[in-house]
Amino acid sequence: MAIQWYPGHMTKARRVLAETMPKQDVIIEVLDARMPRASENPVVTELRGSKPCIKVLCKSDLADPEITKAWLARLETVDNVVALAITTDRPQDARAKIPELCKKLAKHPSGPGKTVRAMIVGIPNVGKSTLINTLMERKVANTGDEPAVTKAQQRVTLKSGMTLYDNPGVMWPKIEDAQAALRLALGGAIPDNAIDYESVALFGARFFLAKYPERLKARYKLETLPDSPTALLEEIGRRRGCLKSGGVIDMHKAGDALVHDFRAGALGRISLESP
Ligand SMILES: Nc1nc2c(ncn2[C@@H]2O[C@H](COP(=O)(O)OP(=O)(O)OP(=O)(O)O)[C@@H](O)[C@H]2O)c(=O)[nH]1
Ligand SMILES: [Mg+2]
Repeated sequence: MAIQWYPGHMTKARRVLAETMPKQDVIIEVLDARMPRASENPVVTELRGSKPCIKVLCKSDLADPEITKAWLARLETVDNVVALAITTDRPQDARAKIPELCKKLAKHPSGPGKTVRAMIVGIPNVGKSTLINTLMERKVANTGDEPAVTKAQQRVTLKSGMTLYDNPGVMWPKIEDAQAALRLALGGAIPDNAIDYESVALFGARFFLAKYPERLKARYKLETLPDSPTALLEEIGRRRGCLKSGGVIDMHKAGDALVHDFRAGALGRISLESP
């Protein structure tokens, strides 16, 4: 299932990225800790070139901590890249580490007054604006649990004088890797109405059955696990009362229950891919 979701503001956002990126000392690329590879935007990689980059794994409170550790090590094997996991549960970590790392990586700050210039980029709904607010220690950007909340670039200045851009989340015109597209959709980077939602739920059901069976048992109070993704969704639907007229299970609602439990962390800390 190739996904094509490319709203109008993203064309402009990409152009603005291309114009402003060369003027930055450091790029802060925000990735989803649950899927660092799938959430790495090839457009950003291409525009960034060899500029110093901090790969920030956001929402690490939702990801499997052991797998996150392995990802950090993997991401840092690239020259000029440092990697860091953050979570809104511990905003002090981001505040202590990110500006410091920017200073270190920006060996020769190029801006007026020689202050560091950095830019936050990444896919939609990954936590870019939340990170701006964390670093500013107040709300300067709108955030929300849906993709494409930020529609235009915004520049802020930290107390240290460092400048920081927030950007709209950018996708790439066509996501060819079907598995990556399903991960992105399951994590909430693509709007639920832009994709075949039931296949996303079935993808999640198949993955959780294979990798996290005990979590499913605990969450849905199952003694034995259904033997297929479809049967799992049916069972969740029965237990949650997701029924259509005539007592038929509403598979869309059942899928919704599973997807939302995953996104909210109700299934525990889960990573959708390992390095
Ligand atoms: N659990 C958890 N949720 C987070 C974390 N950081 C951000 N979020 C949530 O993720 C959602 C998206 O956050 P935003 O900051 O709006 O994401 P964005 O990358 O700016 O999104 P766009 O502007 O749409 O590109 C919000 O509901 C945040 O509360 C985190 O560390 N942990
Ligand atoms: Mg935003």
